[in-house]
Amino acid sequence: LADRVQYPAFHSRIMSADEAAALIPAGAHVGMSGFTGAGYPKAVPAALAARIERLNREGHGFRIGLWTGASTAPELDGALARVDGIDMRLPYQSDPTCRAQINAGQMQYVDLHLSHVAQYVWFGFLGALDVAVVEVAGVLPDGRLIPASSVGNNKTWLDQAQKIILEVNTWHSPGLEGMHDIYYGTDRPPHRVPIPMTEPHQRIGEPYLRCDPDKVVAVVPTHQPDRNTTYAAPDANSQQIAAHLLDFLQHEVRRGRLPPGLLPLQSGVGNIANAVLAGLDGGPFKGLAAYTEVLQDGMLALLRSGTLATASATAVSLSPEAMEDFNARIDFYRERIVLRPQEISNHPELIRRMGLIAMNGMIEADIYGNVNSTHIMGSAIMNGIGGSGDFARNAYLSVFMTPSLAKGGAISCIVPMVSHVDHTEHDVQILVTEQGLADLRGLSPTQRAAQIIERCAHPDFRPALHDYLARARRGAVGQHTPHLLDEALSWHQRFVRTGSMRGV
Ligand code: 0RQ
Repeated sequence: LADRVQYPAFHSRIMSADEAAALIPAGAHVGMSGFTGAGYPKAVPAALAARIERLNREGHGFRIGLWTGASTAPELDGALARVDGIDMRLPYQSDPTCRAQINAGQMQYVDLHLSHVAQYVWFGFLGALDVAVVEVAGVLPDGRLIPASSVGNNKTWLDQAQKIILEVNTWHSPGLEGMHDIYYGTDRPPHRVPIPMTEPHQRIGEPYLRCDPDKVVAVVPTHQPDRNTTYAAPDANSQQIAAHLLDFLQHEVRRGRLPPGLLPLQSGVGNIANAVLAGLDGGPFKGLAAYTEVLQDGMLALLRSGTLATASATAVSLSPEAMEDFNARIDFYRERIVLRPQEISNHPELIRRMGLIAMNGMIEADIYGNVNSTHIMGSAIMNGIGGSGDFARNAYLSVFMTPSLAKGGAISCIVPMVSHVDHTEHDVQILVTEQGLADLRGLSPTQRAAQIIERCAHPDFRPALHDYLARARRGAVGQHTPHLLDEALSWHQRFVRTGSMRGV
């Protein structure tokens, strides 16, 4: 460990996870590292969960407010949720136990745009941050920190927390050093200045996290891998969605609306996103750039083949096999990958300036192009908005993708009215399902509806959607965005009642 913790004053603060967890008080706001299963603390959350369970058994009612970068892992979110230890969670999560507690009304969940989190803390909107628990790959002789496989909100946690607990995880490759770019030029209004970045791969900061050593109360050694993320081989639907999108991008290049090397790509997480990336490989595009949140297996493959020249993100979330490759060729990847704080990877100013092509998954869209990314039947949270809103509103092109059917065909992902809105029609330009692609740019709501129903809806549901639109055009109070208010959400209601949207 001595070669990973080179700052002498920290040696006396090395302790067990149990001792460190005892320094976290009940009711604390705790900022933990971690972004899509990468770079989260692995030992202190488990020790804290054990402590909470013990104290709660004695009737102490011990819970914390848990803030992170994005989703973490069963050892963090899962462990704390299982002992009923989380009072309030923010921002993005995808843990089954958390999800169940949120949907049972037992855990408060504030679903923020990922680019907003850090600044909300600086603004004081969320209250004081009491403790930071941050995983790092090492500590330099002067006390600066080598970040691990994600940066997320760590810069803000270290800066704002009153107490800091560091987990130094020797499992991370020492070769991560130099891959990060931590920008310290952000400020609060009215003192903000332009962020000096015009290219996705540009480095504008420094490779290390600054940390006031006096605030560090514990240093906990660990040696544990990040959560394993496995990706399914692309299925037929994903491949068709990818094919429609690739045709469209080539069409846009031919029309002169995209340059031959495209524009920087942002890709959401999940199997469809991975399939789109796989589709890009072996295609006509070479030397592309990614400016995104999370690097998945697909992005590494693109870097190796040269389809992608560079990639910027805030986290590396890989399968075990891809992680092996990442560590084995870390010098190759370090030349091509930059990991940044999430307020920079998702910054609206940069997304707008560089003109991103944003491609994200969705749960459902309606005939006018409003998109629901987060809620099932209007009420139950799935994960959260994540970075999709940061990218969709500010991108050059904003694309949302889904298979046209869900739950074995019982659900149409194209509905008369979405049951929850994350991305309004104003932020959605392109919708893609395995059926086809609807290009909504420059279309009025009723023109959009015709495109979406014909191009994206499943043929089983098309007649009912056409019928709804036709009747709305006769019966609505206005003809700009015609709706039948007592019917607009009836498809969801039917699903809740009967288990299927069919039988319209
Ligand atoms: O549930 O597993 O219980 O069957 O939703 O759906 O088809 O596996 O798709 O993994 O791509 O996730 C929007 C959730 C899509 C994701 C969402 C059910 C379906 C399944 C998942 P089951 P799929 P994906 C940057 C971008 C928001 C954050 C974001 C997401 C489950 O993309 O969380 O974009 N996005 N971040 O059965 C009822 C429907 C449904 C439905 C799907 N219409 N009704 N259930 N499902 N459609 C990354 C970050 O921000 C970190």
